[in-house]
Order: sequence, then C-alpha cells, then structure tokens
Amino acid sequence: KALLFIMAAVILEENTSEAFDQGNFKKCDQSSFCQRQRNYKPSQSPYKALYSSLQSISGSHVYLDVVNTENQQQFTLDVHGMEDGMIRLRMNELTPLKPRYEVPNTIHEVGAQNFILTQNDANQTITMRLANNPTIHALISCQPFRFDVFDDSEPVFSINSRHLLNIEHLREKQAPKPPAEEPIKDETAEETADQLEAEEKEEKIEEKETSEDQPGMWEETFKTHTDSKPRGPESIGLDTSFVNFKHVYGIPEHADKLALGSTIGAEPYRLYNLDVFEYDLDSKAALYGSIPFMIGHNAKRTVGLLWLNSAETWIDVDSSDDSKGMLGTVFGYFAGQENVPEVNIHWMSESGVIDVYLMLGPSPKDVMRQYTTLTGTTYFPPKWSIAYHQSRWNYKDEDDVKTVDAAFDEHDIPYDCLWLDIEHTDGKRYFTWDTLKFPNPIKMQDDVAAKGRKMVTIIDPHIKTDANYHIYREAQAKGYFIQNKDGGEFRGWCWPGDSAYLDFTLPQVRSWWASQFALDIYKGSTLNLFTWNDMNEPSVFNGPEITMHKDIKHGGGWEHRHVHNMYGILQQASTVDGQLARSGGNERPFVLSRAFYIGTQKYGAIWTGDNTAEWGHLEYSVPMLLTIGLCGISHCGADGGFFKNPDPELLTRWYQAAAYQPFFRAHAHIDTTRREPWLYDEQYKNVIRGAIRERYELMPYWYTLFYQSHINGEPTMRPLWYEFPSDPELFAKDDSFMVGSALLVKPVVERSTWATQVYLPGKSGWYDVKTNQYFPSPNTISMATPLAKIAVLQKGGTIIPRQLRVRRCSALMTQDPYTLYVALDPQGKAEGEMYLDDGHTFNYKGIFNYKKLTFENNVLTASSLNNTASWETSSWLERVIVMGTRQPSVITVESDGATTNLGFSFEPNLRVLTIRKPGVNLQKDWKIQIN
Ligand code: NBV
Repeated sequence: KALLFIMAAVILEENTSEAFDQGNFKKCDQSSFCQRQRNYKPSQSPYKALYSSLQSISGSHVYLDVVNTENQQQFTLDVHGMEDGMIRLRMNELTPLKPRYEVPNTIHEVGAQNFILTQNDANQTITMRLANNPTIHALISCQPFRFDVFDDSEPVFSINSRHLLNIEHLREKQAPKPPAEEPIKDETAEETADQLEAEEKEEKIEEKETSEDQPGMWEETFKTHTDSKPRGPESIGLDTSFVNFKHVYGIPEHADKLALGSTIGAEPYRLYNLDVFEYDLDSKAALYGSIPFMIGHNAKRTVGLLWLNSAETWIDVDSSDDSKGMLGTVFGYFAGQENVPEVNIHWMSESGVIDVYLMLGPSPKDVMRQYTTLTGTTYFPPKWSIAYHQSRWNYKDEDDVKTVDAAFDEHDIPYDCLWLDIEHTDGKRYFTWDTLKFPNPIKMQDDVAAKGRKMVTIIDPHIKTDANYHIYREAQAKGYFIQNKDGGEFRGWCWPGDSAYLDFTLPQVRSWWASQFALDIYKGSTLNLFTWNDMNEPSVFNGPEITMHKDIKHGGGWEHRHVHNMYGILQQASTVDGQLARSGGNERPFVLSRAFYIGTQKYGAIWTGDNTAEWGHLEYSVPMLLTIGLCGISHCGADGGFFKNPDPELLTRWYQAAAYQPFFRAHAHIDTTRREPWLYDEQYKNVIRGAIRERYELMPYWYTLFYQSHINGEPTMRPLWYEFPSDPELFAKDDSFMVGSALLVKPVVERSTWATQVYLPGKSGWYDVKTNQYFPSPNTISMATPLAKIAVLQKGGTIIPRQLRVRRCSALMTQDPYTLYVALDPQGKAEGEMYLDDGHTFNYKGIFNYKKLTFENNVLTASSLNNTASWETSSWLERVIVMGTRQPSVITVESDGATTNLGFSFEPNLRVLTIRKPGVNLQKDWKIQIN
C-alpha cells in the first residue's frame, strides 16, 4: 500500500510539474487549423451568393445559396432580423457529409423582426432594412459575397470585405493515390464539348481536393499527444470589421489590457479553456474561460458582435495604422474623409458553423441589454455572496475553521463565508469528508451558520476511479463518463490520481449530478453549504495542453473538440440545479466556477484563477475583471495573489482594490504562509479591516447594483467609458473603474504610491468618499494615497445607500438602518436607486422594496418602483448626507401623511449637510424638504 502511495505521489508530482510548463500550450503555428486559416489570404473571396436563389420566407429571414467558386462547395446563408436592432447571420454547408456542430441551449428565444427588402438586379445587391429599427440596414453583395451593416447610413460592420470567409467542408479521407496510369482512350469515340468540359471540371475539383489536403488535417501531434481527427478538417474563418472604430473590447479570458491590442506580427488571442500555471501578464494566451463576444466603441456609438462557437478559437485583431482607411474609401458615406479608422477581426474556429450575432447598440447600455437578452442576465446572488469571503487551500480541520471564524470576531472584522479546498475530502473524492479532520461537518456548518455565516466546499469534475466511491460506482454503472475515441471509459490524471470525467453534455448526467447535492445524498452537507467548481476547463494533468484529448467522445457522437469551451459551464449549471433542488427551489444558489463561457452569468460567479501575489497581477486584475463584466459576467473577482507570499503592503493594497470589486474573496496556495488579516502588524491589519468594513457599509449599494444587473444585464464593475461614452480620453483607460454609475475607484497597484493622479470625467463634479471634498470636472487631480486610502470618488448627481453599523456578517445587518449619501451636481440635483429584500430566497420575484431616489429643488424623494408587494422590513433611514449644498434653516420629513421637523448640522467649508434621524421606514415612500 505504502509503495503504491509513493508511486502515485511520484506520478502526481511528474504530471503536475509537467503541467506547470508554459511550453505545454500551443501557439497558433502549432495548431494546424489556426495556421491554415491564418495563411488563407485570397486576393478576392471565392464565395459567391447566388442572387437568383434569394428567398424571404417569414419576412424576418432571408436565405441565399452561396457557392465557393474554387471547389464548387455549396452553402446556405440565413440572415435573421431580431428585435431591438439585432441581426444574426448563419452559414452552413448545404449538404454536409455529416452534421456540423451547432452550439445548443446558449441563446435565448428572442423575438423576430421583419426586413424590408430592396433588390438591385443590376448590381446584384440586396438591401434589408429592419422594419422597427429603420435606421439599421444590411446590404448583401453577391459576387464576391460580402455583408455590410449600416446605422443611419453610416457603415458599422463589414463582413468578408477582407475575403477571409473560409469554411472547410467535411470530406472523405482520400485513400493515397496509386501511381498515375495513362488512361486508355477509345480513339474511335468522339467526345462532345460538354463532356470535355465536365471532365475538366471534375479533374479540377479532384486536384483541388487532394491539394487541399494539408499536413495536420487528418492527424496532428503536439508534444506526446496525437489527435486522430476522425472527421478531418472542418474549421471556419471569417473577417468582421468594425468600421469607424479604433477600440474593441471583450473576448475574455486573457491576462491583458482592457482595449484589445493588435495581433499583427504576433500571436492571435486564443479562446480555449485551459488550466494555466502561473500565467503571464500582457498575453493573448488562453486561460480558464472563453467568451467570443466583442464590443466596439467610439465617441458616437457602441456595438457588439457574438461569434457563437464552443470549439477552440483564435482571433486576430488588426487595428494597425496601415489597415486604416481601406473601408473608409469604399463607403460613400466617408467620402472626403481621410483615414477612417477600422478594427479588422479575423475569427478562426476549429469546428462549427458560421453564426454571428450583430448588436447595433447604439449606447453601451443598449449593447449590454442586447447581449444579455441573447445570453441571459446575471443570476441574482444571495446577499452574503457579494460580501467578503475567506478562503485558503486549505483550512485544515474543524478546529482550524473554528479558530479562524472566532478570530474574525475577536479582531472585529466582518466576513460572510468560509471556504474548504480539496484537502477537506476523503482522498479528493468530492462529496465526501476526511473524517479525521472533519468528523462533524454538520455541527461545524451549524456553528458557523449560527453566526449568520455560510460555508463553501470544492467539488471538482474529475472523479476518482475507485469502485468503493459511490459517485464513481454509480456514474460508471449508468455509463455517464466520457468515452475514449475507440470506446471504453476515458481516464485522465488529476488530484485524486486516476480519474474519470462525467459527460455533462448529456441532460441525464446533469440531472444525476444535481441529485448528488440532496442533503441525504451529500452526507455532511447542510443548506448553509455552497459550492466551488474548480478545474472544470477541464484540467487533465496528463492530457494535451493539460486538458482533454480532442478526439474523445461525448454522447450524441460529438467529439470533445466540438464542446470543449462549454464543459465547465455545464458542470456549473447542473451544480446550480442541485442546490435549487435541495432547498425545494426556495434558496438562491451560489456556485463559483473557474471555467466560463457565454451565459455563465446566469449560473453564478467566476474568479480569475491562479494568479500570483505580485503588483503586476493586482494591476491586471482590473482590466481582466472589466473585460469579463463587459461580456456579461457581473459577479467576478481575483484572488489576492494565489501563488507566492504577498508582502503586507501588497496584500493591503489588494484588499483595498478587491473591496470595490464584485466577488471579494481572499484565497491562497497551500504552500504560502498563512495570511489572515490579524497575522499582520497593527497598521496593516487596521487598514485591511477598514477596507473590508467599507465593503460592508456599501452592501446596500452593491446589492442594488446586482439587482439592476439581474434585471438589465449591466455590469456592476464598469469601464469609465461605459459611463462617459463620448470622452475619448477614457477609451483605453483601465487603471480606474466605476462601481455602478456613482463610484469611481482608482486602486493603488504599485509599491510606495503615496499620491496618485486621478482623471475625473464628465461635468458633474466628484466628491472624495472619505473627506467629502468636492472636485470639479473634467479634471485630473492629484490625490494623496497614504496606506489607509485609495481614490474612491462619488459622482455629482448620484445618491448611494450605505449601512454604517457594520456587524460580523451581512445577514445580521438585514434590518439595520440606512444612510443616504446625496452628491449634488452643479445644478443641485442627484438621483439613485435602492433595493431591499430578504437577501436569500426567491421571494424577491414578488416581494421587495425598490425605490427611486431623487433630489431636486431641495427635496429628496423616495418613490416606489415596485410593481408588486413590498417586503416587510424594520429598516429605517438613520441619516442623510447631502454634499455640495447650502446652509438650511428648516428640514422636514413627510411620510404616511405626517410631517416632522428634523435635526441637522452643516459644515460650511465642505458644504456638507448631515440630516439626523429622518426615521422613516424604508418600505414607505417619503419626502425630505430642505428650506
Ligand atoms: O484546489 C486547489 C487549487 C485551488 O486552491 C485554486 O484556487 C484553483 O485555481 N486548484 C486550483 C488546483 C491546484 C492549483 C495549483
């Protein structure tokens, strides 16, 4: 037994250290389809739409046949008009040899919109105007095929104008040709001209087919792994230009800047969910998640483009100067203007069909609404999950949990949730406990829950192949594991050693997985225990690129290559179903996933994985989270440096930044030294405590933002340009960010930064949240940032709610009083919203308090936005702070028909008025009059 254990440890060590080599991941030229697509550079597109084949069936669909004039392959084109100014463009082979993979269950049912068609027979062009968004029209040019989209006659998207449409049709593998023999011709028979032409054509196609066979099409080896490619080549490529744009964003996950950089002469961006050890910064290399969604933004307009695909995808971004102006000269609209900028995108996916959704905005908010109408808005997180989480790999045992939990109270630091990593299990068998270390898990959770707190356990997708392990035994008996290419259970190496992987693409596997979360099946779990799905790219230590072989088989006959980027989201979605089922659909689930995909926001939170405790990683956490937010996932965060030991200053600055980011969790590698806040010198501990308490004070604002995000898809953490779309200064800015539309945050991301320059956009002025000092804008100010401070400013014209009585966790603050911060703009106005409910059930669907807050003409009003019953609460208004006002003489509050005089104080230098105890119940509508 001991020998076996040592052997296993050695193999694990070898496999993990192999896993941790950067050279294990492909570059474009090591991926044959990427190389083929990247090298495809015809001077003119061979794709031709057949004008006479035009059909407009329901009014909202336009169909055309398309032919590749080089090899005569035929395709269907389907252009679909959708509500809210969206257009979908699909292209598939007309009669593929086998069906091509189409991404299932990702895009929501969205209403159709009719086109008004105009045909130009002479030019063979078709104009399609959206009936209900008539400023928007698309233009199909047939030969060569090209698709342009205009808004207000201004070109916005141009597709295949760079001739990169390239669909590798499915084909039979050609047997190697026998040496050519001279055909014996019947000299007596005269061939007709037609026969000759037909023969010539056939020969051409044959020539083409064999000459098309390039290395890597039918088999490809990377390092020690060979991909057998049973279907042969089936990749797709397409260019989509953003016309008159200089800035594009999105396509996470990369450790890169917010505004996407040019990839010309460098590696393309890559989307392929991977477990990358100690990832590099400033890189286009793939990480844990993939969302092929891109946003273009200029001072006038914001647009979005979704490339619906779940296979490995590479993306070239060409925003280089020499590409500019090409399209500008083509479009009459820009006549006379020089250098119309454009960003040219080249999408290259290993399989699938061409499926592109175009969103015409025109504002950032519009694009987020359009994108989340298609893919879903943010789940509504339970309130505790947007508070502070304490994690590490690992809290060792029940005593450790008890001590850490108690220490938070001793040091007066709030926290809401304690996490248990892989060591809590019996030999990495998820859904089990190491009974020596965790003999009484229910009592442990109950004790934590008695204080209003929650716990999370990790549940990874690799399943230890042990016949005595109930999960493995049952799943194996049911045939729920992914199969090898030639049949038999696929085995890979991961934390438990030899592991099998569930086929989450199958609905029956998902519902079985969900059933494992039932309280009587997951022994030792309670309703206060939530879930963390790690390693679900999936990570396979001894697989190619530390993941699964592409040719292994999922149900329905699809290979892993077709579904790879969806694997993680499917595990997360069924974990969510499990949590829902165990509470009878009453409690809101919480599931953190490492892998992510289009629509992850519907299911839960993600974090940026195994970063490093270095200043650079703190800096890059901002653009990474902004990008992820723009792609729909509002609940995202970054560990405070997973690898290595942060020095106290770095850790403190990390807490200060993370306190203003949506998912706020401290986590660390097993080899790092313990870093709970109280282990640091007083000066650091106090500042860390302060940062966490600031988060708790702001919980009412965060909770309102998450509700809004759930309703309208807006990211909670946003780029500055999102709020100030016409200010070009902001288009590439990613050193600061907005929390909602009211708070601007510029974290300190460099050592010994005791002052920082902050750019304050817009015209409504800003107030330092710590001092209430006013700064007119637009303006660049220098702000002191001693250890206890980072730049956080409230925008003039906004109102935010806070709860200043911070307790040991958010649940205990549910019925506490609120304070409103009213920051006046130069016109003396402000507005905001405030949302309250029970914080954890689905009752919020009918019972809540949603108020519009308005300050105008010296009257502050709270009026209901509820369309349903209000939630009963004893929370009341404790204080109102009005910034940027004048000395009043009398202040009254009116609620429920009664008017009462209020006490106040005024600080003339700062022009800050504090109104004491308005006392109104927050369920009610009310009005405060300042005279
Ligand atoms: O489960 C252990 C870790 C976890 O702490 C971390 O957060 C994950 O990203 N996990 C990765 C596996 C090991 C990484 C070296």
